[in-house]
Amino acid sequence: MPELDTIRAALRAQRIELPSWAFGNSGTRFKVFAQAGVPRTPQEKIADAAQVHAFTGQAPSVALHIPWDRVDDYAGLARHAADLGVAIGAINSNVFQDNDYMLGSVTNPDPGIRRKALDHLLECVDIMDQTGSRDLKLWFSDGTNYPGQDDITARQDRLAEALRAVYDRLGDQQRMLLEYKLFEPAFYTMDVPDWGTAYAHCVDLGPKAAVVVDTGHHAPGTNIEFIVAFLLRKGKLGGFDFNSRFYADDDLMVGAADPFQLFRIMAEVVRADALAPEAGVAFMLDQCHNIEPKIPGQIRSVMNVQEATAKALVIDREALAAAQRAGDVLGANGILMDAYNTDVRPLLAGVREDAGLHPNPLAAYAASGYAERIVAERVGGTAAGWGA
Ligand code: AFD
Ligand code: MN
Repeated sequence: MPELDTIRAALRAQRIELPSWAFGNSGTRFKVFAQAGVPRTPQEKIADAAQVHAFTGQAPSVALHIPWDRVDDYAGLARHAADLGVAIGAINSNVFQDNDYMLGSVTNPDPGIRRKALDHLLECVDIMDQTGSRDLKLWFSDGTNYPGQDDITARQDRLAEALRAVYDRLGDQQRMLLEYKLFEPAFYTMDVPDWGTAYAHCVDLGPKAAVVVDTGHHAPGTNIEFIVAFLLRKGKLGGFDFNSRFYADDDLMVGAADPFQLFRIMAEVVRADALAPEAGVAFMLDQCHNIEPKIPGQIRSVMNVQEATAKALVIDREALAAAQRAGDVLGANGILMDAYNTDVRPLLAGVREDAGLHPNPLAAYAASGYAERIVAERVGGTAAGWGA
């Protein structure tokens, strides 16, 4: 097992990116339960994200979603974020809510609609130039609902053409991260349904293209850590959209439904030495807090990722490798389970105290009075939401 100081340093260096949209109202197609104190502007979303970072010390960047976070001055928004101690992270495109996109965006049979979608993606890269963002995150709701509706192969050709145009627009320090999703909102085919499709397109595109693994975007029972290990080995894991699911793309707090799976995922990240920020894997949250308060929901999510990471770091790798080489099935499994069953909360509390933070971020946030303040101050205006 690595030295405790090494583990502490790795935990202290961990960076988890927050989604701006998780601070706004969200819900399901049945109901959005609006919450008091919800941000009305991108500036207020960033202020809330800065609270998560202030109490956890590990969430220094906020991903934006365009047009939900559209402003006139993105450089100014980046300065606002910096004044609050955070940075703007990935820019998420949105080609899934405009009426023109009913039959798809970049894969739409209508070339005029494909052009409109591509122009939005290119606008997102322009925004990256202004915010200093490294990553463009691309998720396409494109797909079909019925056999025969459209040509599966032609849609792949259209997708490849659009991705190539975006790739060629990227700056030297910029990346495009292609996210896949098995189903929803399309139910017969998704044009980027799985990791293989995303990976193949990223390989065709080049070194600035990589895959985003959203932990809610797989068929039930999928071995996600296998996908993670494969993509890491090929240098094509751009990052995660962390969340939890019981049945579908539930977007619940990461680690809340299956902490053992999150641990197994982080164990592959640690094994590949891909935890440090300079390794280039973006640990992003992508979740919606429909019934729980949003800022504490994100603080808990950050803590859950930290706990899974700490458990992955305490794996006795030498003993595990020896047991694996010896074919010691129970021994190897036992070593992994020993790590998973380690209570790492005291270790994390110490890391926080060493960083001058309260050992319990949730308790510290609750005592701060920020929740009460935003309810009192944020009266009027239009609360941010999914915009659906
Ligand atoms: C939706 C999609 C996907 C995407 C996110 C932000 O399912 O996960 O990353 O919106 O655009 O959750
Ligand atoms: Mn996602």
